[in-house]
Amino acid sequence: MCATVVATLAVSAPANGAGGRTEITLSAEPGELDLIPLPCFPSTIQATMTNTGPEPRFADMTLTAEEPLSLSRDIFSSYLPATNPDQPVSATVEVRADRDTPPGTYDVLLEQGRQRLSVPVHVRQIPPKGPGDNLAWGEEAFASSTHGNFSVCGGVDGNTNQAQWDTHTGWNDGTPAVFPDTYGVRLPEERHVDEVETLTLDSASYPASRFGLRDWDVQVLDDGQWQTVAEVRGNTSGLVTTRFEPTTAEAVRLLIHNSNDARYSRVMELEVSGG
Ligand SMILES: [Ca+2]
Repeated sequence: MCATVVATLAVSAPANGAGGRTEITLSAEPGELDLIPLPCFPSTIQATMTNTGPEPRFADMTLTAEEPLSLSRDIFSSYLPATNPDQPVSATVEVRADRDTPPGTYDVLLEQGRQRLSVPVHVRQIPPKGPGDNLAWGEEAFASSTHGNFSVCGGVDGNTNQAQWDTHTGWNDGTPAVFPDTYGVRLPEERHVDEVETLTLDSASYPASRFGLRDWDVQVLDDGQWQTVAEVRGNTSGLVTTRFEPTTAEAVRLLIHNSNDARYSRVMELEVSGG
């Protein structure tokens, strides 16, 4: 599944009168990918061009996706130096699909000159979310601000691996020493909820007691109004489970009043469930 597909074709145009042939290879990593069509689960492709010829080149890669997939860019233009060893030049391309996309395989096509490279995207069925399941998983996250090293989706991506904080997952606000911050998730439809699990940063080097969330309110959006259903104060733990009277919710958020370093709000994962 993670194999790299490399297509190599000689480009026939002579390079700057040098009489040689300039070759550009296309590659994609991964060579095919799985996509769960939820708002916070875009998949990414690293699209790469490499000049294997003797002359530097400018090249344009065009990217097209089979309907109903969409891409974050449709062209990748770059200068390709003729260095030895060959120097790959890459761009990250996000692949998205609406939640009603029928499961199946759709192609993303990379083209440069006469070269074509097809990347199959396997759109999967969205797992059903019943009683007790995490309703926040992969859904549309939102925040008052987000630090540049993080994605707003990092707190609903299902990844709770503390070792991957700041590299693959987690949400960190972008307004140091300014509170409150908010972090939440919009549910695709109104649901009954009665439990929120808040995982904050908590590792050997960065314990929750020094770097985690300290004071926050759990709020639900019901009939267009934010209502506080639980309050947490003086927390020093990496995982806080709050239970409350079952209520309908269109969205759930944390209204964060302070953290243990009084600097940043850090959410490893926000989980929401109901009966
Ligand atoms: Ca996470």
